[in-house]
Amino acid sequence: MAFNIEMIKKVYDELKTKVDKARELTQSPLTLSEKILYSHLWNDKLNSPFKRGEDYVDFAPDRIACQDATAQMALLQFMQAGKSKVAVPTTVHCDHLIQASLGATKDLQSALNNSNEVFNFLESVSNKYGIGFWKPGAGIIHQVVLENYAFPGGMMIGTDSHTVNAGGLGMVAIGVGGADAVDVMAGMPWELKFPKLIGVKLTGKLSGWTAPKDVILKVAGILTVKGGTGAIIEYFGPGAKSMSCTGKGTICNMGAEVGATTSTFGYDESMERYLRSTDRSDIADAANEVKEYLTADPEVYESPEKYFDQVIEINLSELMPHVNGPFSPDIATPINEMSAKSKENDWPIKVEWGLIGSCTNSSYEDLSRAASIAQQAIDKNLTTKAEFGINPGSEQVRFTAERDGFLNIFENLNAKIFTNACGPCIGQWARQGADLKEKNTIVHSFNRNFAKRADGNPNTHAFVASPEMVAAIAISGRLDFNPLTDSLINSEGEKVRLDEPTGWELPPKGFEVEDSGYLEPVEDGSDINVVVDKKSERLQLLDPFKPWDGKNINNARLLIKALGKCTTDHISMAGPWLRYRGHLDNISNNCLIGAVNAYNEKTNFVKNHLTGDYQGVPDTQRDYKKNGIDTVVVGDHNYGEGSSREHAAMEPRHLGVKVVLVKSFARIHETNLKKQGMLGLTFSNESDYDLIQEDDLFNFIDLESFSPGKQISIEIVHSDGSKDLIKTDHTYNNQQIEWYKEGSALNLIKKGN
Ligand code: MIC
Ligand code: SF4
Repeated sequence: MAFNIEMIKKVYDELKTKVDKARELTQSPLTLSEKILYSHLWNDKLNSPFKRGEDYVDFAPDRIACQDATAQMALLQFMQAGKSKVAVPTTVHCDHLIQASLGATKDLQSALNNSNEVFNFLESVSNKYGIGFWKPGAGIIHQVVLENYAFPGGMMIGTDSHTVNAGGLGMVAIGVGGADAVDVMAGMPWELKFPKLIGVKLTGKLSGWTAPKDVILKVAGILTVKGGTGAIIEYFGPGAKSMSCTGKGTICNMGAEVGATTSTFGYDESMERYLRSTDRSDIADAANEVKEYLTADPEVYESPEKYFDQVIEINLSELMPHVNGPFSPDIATPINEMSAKSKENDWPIKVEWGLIGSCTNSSYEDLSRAASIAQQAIDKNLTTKAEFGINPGSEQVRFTAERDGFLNIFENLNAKIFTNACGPCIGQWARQGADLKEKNTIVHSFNRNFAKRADGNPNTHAFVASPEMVAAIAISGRLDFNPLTDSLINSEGEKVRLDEPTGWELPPKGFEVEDSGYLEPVEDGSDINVVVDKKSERLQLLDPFKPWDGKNINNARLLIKALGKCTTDHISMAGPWLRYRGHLDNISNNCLIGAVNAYNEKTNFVKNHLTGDYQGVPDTQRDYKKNGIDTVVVGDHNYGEGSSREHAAMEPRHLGVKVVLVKSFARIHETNLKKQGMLGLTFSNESDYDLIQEDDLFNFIDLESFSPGKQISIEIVHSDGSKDLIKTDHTYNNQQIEWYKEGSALNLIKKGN
């Protein structure tokens, strides 16, 4: 039986009335995305439809999921909100804080030894406030959510950008910062700008070496890392129906990499099969009753250009396997072009590691298809040229895959089977030799491949591909290996070819698990005492941020002008720093240390105007704070791309940065800045970015009249005394300006607003 089946039935009971009303209001057939959005309004008394990309709307999500690395900050904030229980079903998943090193059993034990304090904190807070707790080793949040909590037509938010994975089961599932989750946990609405809609029509059918992953790798090439910003991507067409539910999850998952708010698919038989096989026939039966409400109206898919803001069409029958990278997930290369492109760009051809796993691609189907390639290597006497690492998505997947002999196949190739956790995907990888910083290539089935992400080495070229392609490439040891045309030489000196992968959408003998790793919270947690040791280096209770003094900012200094890509991994690195995710002051020591200084192209090396010396970013900023000097951070396009981690907003706030001024923001990061009472502005004229000099002073002219839709002017005083007056834009609405005034959104909740 499914978790929270009563809540799900209630959603379905009300769906018809709500959707019919929305159809009347909009006077138009509805996309699936609109059906879900309109059926989850906080207040459904409406006179006119929402304007896409413009109106801020209050929603009432059905559930929340948090992972260990972000839950710490989310729950530290929730603890301040003064509530006794979470208002909607919520779960916490321990998956990020487990390093991949020696193999699952030993690694899990050492994570328990190292992060016991944090796991205990999360477990006791969860127990106290009625939150379901998934222990370390239970699996990666998004696989566990897909297997247990996602349901067609539902809306959820999660403190991780890949929450969108649940779109594979027909949800609108959105990644948010912890402060957003706290709103919903505290029984308040959750605000989002009504998204635009991108329709992706999938014709044809996947076959041979092409996998669902290649659909999103192709879409990433088309849309780039910011092409989906502010939009929901809705997939449809015969190609969509022919794909497995977990395959759909893969596609939705990586929608985060094009900046999409989320992605989704209409309810179909693959979802029904998945629900039944994961022991949720009750949801499948209930969904079947309201089927037509769990997909778009037929007119929409017949003439998509009338109803979507943008339509992309992909013929799956013609789609080539792709390998995307390095350093950005949108550099898309069909495998038949890799040989030329890798030479042109001087990417190392030799592949050192093939990694299979992450929330994107760690389903039973993924492992089975990759295993079919691994088995061929054994049968055809091939020796694997690269090393293999596997992270199953959940204990249920691992247990079942082991029972069915897949894990054994990988082990026969000397693969390391790591814990059911994020592992190398988030830099939790003790890769030998990474400190030598050699230029090298790895291939993985993950979603992100930003510099330093997997192993901390800036010269590791990480490429993203489907699990089956990762397996083939790792066996061949070559980045440009095209299994469709190329052969390999085996240990007998014979030329052999790899046959097309085969696999199982779902386990023929059903899923099985002995201990799923779930802990149900007690009914009444009021007696539970959550203790945070004052001396802890891992956890720190939060001090409220100070309210705005209502004045203009004057004589502010430039802390750093970041050059080029500045993702949340650059602003608040993960890997070893995950350790401090519950301790704001300690984690602030990584603030912007990965951002490239535009004036010397170095990282963590900025001018301290108090001394004239060049220093690390956090130290310089602490110095400014101590001396009461306000500072500004300047950035390029899509600033804050990637993760939902609100540390990337809280750290500069904690250290006293006043303004982040960029060409454009990634959605979650912009909201995180607003929530934490920071001023996030964009250049009205993008080229004004070039005007900013290292020694400039910033004087705000009209911040005192901060109001929605009104530009903010800043006088830039250069060191030679010359001045430029620039205009900046912002997207703060009245409520968000209140957060700014109060110092943070949480301060406002505490006041009872
Ligand atoms: C990631 O993939 O970058 C993470 C780690 O899962 C993040 C969350 C985090 O920083 O903890 C995400 O995607 O939101
Ligand atoms: Fe974990 Fe990687 Fe997925 Fe983030 S992208 S949730 S780190 S597996």
